[in-house]
Amino acid sequence: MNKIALITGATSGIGRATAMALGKEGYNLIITGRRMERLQELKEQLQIHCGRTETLSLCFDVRDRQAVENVLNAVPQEWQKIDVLVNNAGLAVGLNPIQEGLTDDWERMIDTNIKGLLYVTRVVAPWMVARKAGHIINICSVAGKEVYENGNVYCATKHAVDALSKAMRTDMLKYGIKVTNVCPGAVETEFSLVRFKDDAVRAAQTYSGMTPLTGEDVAEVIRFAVSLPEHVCINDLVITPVAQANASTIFRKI
Ligand code: NDP
Ligand code: 8X3
Repeated sequence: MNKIALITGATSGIGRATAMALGKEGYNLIITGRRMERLQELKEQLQIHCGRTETLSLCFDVRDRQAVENVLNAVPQEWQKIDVLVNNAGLAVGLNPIQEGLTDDWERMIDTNIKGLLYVTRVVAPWMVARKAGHIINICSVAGKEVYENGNVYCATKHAVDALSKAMRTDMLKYGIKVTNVCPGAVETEFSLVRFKDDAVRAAQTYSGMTPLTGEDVAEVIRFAVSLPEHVCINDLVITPVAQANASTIFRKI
């Protein structure tokens, strides 16, 4: 029987690439996101490229606690045996000094990156505990390790993810559940387009003069982490492009 992975935010970027990578490994996939047409398109691609894979698409907003609980609890029992949960759905909105930040942007980031991750985990973790098995991958960031100029609230949400990864690992240690905190640097996805509110020129500047990571690069790391023997857990992993030393130091060939 195929293993099962649930990936939040599978409609784009790291989440989509992870779905493809795990699909190719023979996982059955629960893919989630708010854009139904993207979920449908991914399901079709998975059918083409990963013949053995079955896919369940769930369309919901991770910020909506009631929706998260209703949709996930309605998943058929055979799909509740989740081996891998990838808490990936997340975003940055805005890049302003704290005194000029927009509170609506702050709330979107806090509600998605922290509360959304918690809502999903609160439903899935008890299923893992009951089976005394499972692997939670939290997509954190270099922003969860360091603070950079104008990153303030986004960095704070990712510091929270970093702390929650440690907390989850500690609390569920006795049930043999693995928790891996994945901290990427610059990955070229829709991330910057979202951060800069569809300003494509500003988004492109994020990656100018350097070779950023791709969603596939991060997915490959996740695929490796979940393929290790049962007794081995990668707890914490920072991955950057070669041109990036830390959250705020990038070498650009102009
Ligand atoms: P993308 O914007 O390409 O993908 C983000 C995904 O999150 C989409 O599938 C989106 O789906 C989903 N999502 C966002 N908000 C919600 C919501 N409220 N409810 C449900 N799903 C939601 O960005 P990335 O792939 O780059 O980002 C994935 C994760 O990686 C994020 O947590 C991000 O913080 C983190 N990260 C990204 C880095 C980068 O440089 N790109 C570096 C380090 C970490 P939909 O819109 O369909 O709901
Ligand atoms: C995304 C990477 O450096 O833009 O988490 O915060 S960064």
